[in-house]
Amino acid sequence: MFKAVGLYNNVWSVIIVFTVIQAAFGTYQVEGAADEDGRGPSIWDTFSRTPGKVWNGDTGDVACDHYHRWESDLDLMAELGLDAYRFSIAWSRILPTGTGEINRAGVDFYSRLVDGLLARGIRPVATLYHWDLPQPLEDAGGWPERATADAFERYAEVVGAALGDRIHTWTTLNEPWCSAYLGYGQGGHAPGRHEPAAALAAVHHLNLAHGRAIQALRATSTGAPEYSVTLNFHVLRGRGAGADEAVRRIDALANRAFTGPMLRGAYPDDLLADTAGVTDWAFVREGDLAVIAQPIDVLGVNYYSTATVSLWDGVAEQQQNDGHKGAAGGTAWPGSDRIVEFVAQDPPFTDMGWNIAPDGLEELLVSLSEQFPQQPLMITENGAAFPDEVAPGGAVHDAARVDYLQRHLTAAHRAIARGVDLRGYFVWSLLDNFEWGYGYAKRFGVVRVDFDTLERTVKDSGHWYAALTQTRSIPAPTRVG
Ligand code: IFM
Repeated sequence: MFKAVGLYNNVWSVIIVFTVIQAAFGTYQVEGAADEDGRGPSIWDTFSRTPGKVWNGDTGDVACDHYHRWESDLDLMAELGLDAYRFSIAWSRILPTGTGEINRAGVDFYSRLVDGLLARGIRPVATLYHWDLPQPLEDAGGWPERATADAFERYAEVVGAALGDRIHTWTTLNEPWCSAYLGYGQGGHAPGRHEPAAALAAVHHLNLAHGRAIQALRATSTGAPEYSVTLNFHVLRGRGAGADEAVRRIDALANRAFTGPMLRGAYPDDLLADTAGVTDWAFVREGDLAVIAQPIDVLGVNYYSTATVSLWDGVAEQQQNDGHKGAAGGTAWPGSDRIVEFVAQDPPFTDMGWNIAPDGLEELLVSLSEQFPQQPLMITENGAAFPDEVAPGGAVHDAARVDYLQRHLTAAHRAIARGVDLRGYFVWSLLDNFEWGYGYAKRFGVVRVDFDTLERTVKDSGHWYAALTQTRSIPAPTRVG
């Protein structure tokens, strides 16, 4: 890792010590080509094609058309000076039914993509699962079923054998919290189920899938990749009497339900106690925890905002404040619903309604480094949606996004100065894309996508980010044109 030794001039111009400055994409959010080259349907195809599930009836059928435009998108990344690209692989392009026959066209697509990245000097950082479960596996019960973890292990073997000679970093899962709790509890994400016990079974089978996939990738990768998983941590503030109890409960469900088994080899006792009325956790079999607790080289950290919780007073309307509301109806918090409530945050907010709190990122990184002192960290997502406007002449002066990124990178830098072993930073996202339950209504990109023409336009934040990648210091705001 490149270490900073220079003087810090001011907060906007610090020598940055990340080895990797990069951009990230989720497959269903950008690829499009939903029915091409043998790709099988995923739960997000089914969900987004179901009326009322996604704003405006949007789907990922075309998205950013990255499947066809990947070469020019890679050229754009090279022009911006990105040294890594975090992308997700669509399970149902590789194994259209989730199991069974391998679809060579799907494997070839990602193989060409990886070669294209390497040819441009960009490190491939590949995520195996970004929420798009092959539909036949959901038809057989989905993540609440152990068989889904079995199928994931085989999928990991296939991609490990096909790409493991060239991948720089493997990431097993992106944000399993969302897959489990939003998919099977709250229901605002595919497959849209409202079954609290199933959500907790999904937590365990996702954890198991992670451990099994690390083993499978290690066994099949012939290069020297690093191994990781990405979690979306909840940075919690408590309010009112019982604030500590409210924080403890949500921390257990949101954070320690994953870090416990993955990094400590055990589910936290308080999590098991809090959820005893929902499930007996009998789906955890002997030997599972040892499989889950595989050593990883880097822990991926996704951070956008904080959340404030208090004990439910029996009167206030429960606010799910999970940032992914969609068409919901269940609970994202099995065992703590109507015990804890999420309360309004202080402004300013992004277009997602998420509060802007860079200090929370510093606090999170320091806290993780204290809890897991030997574990290097990587910010695998950070960014903001804002309602961008296109100026006459076509420029996008997204000063609010530049400000957000500057503040969060500066906060990350403060964490490094406090001793955190932070290996890199990925902005979310390179391109505007399909924002799940919000469809195309929310724009996170540092590059604008016109969803009628699919034309890409680098926003001011993209130019600013390019200056960051080129100078390795946090630049002053940029206004272009
Ligand atoms: O767009 C998502 C991404 O797919 C996962 N993390 C959060 C982002 C913003 O909501």
